[in-house]
Amino acid sequence: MDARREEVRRRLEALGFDDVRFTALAAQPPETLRPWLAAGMHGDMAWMERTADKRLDPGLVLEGAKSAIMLGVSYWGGQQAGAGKPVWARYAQHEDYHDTIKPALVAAGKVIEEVCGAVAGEYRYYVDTGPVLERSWAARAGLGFVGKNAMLISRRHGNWLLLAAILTRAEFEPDEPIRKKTSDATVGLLCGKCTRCMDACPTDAFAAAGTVDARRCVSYQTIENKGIIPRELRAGIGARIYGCDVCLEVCPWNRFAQEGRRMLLTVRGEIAELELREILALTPERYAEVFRRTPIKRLKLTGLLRNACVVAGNSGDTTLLPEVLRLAAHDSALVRAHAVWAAKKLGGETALAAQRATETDAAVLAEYAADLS
Ligand code: B12
Ligand code: SF4
Ligand code: SF4
Repeated sequence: MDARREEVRRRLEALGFDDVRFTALAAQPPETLRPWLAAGMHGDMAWMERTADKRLDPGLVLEGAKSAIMLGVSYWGGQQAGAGKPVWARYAQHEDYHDTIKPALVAAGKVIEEVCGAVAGEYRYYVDTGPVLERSWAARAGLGFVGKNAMLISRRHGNWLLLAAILTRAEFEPDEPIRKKTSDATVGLLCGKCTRCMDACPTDAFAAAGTVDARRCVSYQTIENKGIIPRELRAGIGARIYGCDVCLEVCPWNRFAQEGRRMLLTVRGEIAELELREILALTPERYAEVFRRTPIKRLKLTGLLRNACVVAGNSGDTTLLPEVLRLAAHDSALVRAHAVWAAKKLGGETALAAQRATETDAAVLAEYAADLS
């Protein structure tokens, strides 16, 4: 038993991390990332390609790195209210986790300094944005297994763990990954014959078990894509205004999820209560106030209005037409393009005619011209 490892684990759990597991670092097999990039499945996330070498080799992130401490923060808070309202990814119904987890990572670094006699340059921590293949390392550390939905699934927390990583030059005895006598699969290890997540995906985004083609994923389209959402994916977005949890929600492993302590998260339950009508009418001031400190603020108001137009077009609610028509004359061509689509979906072709005469932007004109069948 590595006493130093157990002391670090205990102290990091006390800081608010719901799971703390250790693994030894080595280069990752290129198959974990290269084929995905080569197939262009990262879409416009060029930063994934730029940092690929580092993602595959932690030694390029921190020279001499020996161990990764993989950390899980559960955000499971039970079933949600908000039926009939726009649907937000669960993680987004909190203040931005990058900001709220970071202070605990700073404190975790101090623990490593104290327990291992390390100095600041001998470890690095990341939550989401670093060049680290977080799910793969988390699986190696035994935090959970990688499901066919590509998620790191924990036996204790289901699909509802946010991940963070500390790379360090300190050596720890590694924790055991989950293994199965009958299988050495890396993806779908505890899925058996189940394919619920892949079957439920509203945009058919799974290129294979455990492989998401981001270009088809609602999460990518509503959060990462800064431009036009492809027309053929809009219907599948349904009422999902920001992110997507469908392949997480349907997973039977959630049955075992314990409610998270959420010591490192700040719940913003009011977001799920917002009416679509209210969102379509947001002013910049109100947007800044409502989404202050949430991840949604990074989308900018125009991105959110774009998504809201898609949700409005899918809603079939013709009483939204006045708000949508107003957005068809918005300053932003991005918003106008999606508002034109939504207005047509809601039967507003005639009302759009006058606005079309004044339109000059090519993308918006293409929306006017497009066949909606
Ligand atoms: C880019 C990215 C996205 C993209 C692409 C998603 C994707 N599947 O790759 C988009 C925008 C679509 C996205 C969506 C979401 N994301 Co995201 N995303 C990331 C990010 C920044 C990088 C992921 C990455 O490297 N992708 C490339 C693929 C190839 O790698 P991967 O899926 O991570 O890992 C796979 C391979 O390593 C493979 N693998 C492992 N071992 C081996 C071995 C062999 C031999 C082989 C062949 C393969 C293999 O299996 C792994 C799982 O698919 C990570 C943070 C990070 N730094 O890791 C967060 C991260 C993966 N996202 C996260 C979340 C929460 C989400 C969403 C749920 C958000 C939402 N509600 O809308 C969705 C879920 C979509 C899904 N089912 O994957 C969490 C996942 C937590 C968890 N428990 O798994 C992360 C870890 C962020 C965090 N720090 O918490 N995301
Ligand atoms: S997050 Fe949604 S769109 Fe993306 S793969 Fe999962 S179910 Fe499909
Ligand atoms: S829904 Fe089924 S196939 Fe998908 S990750 Fe969960 S157990 Fe695996």
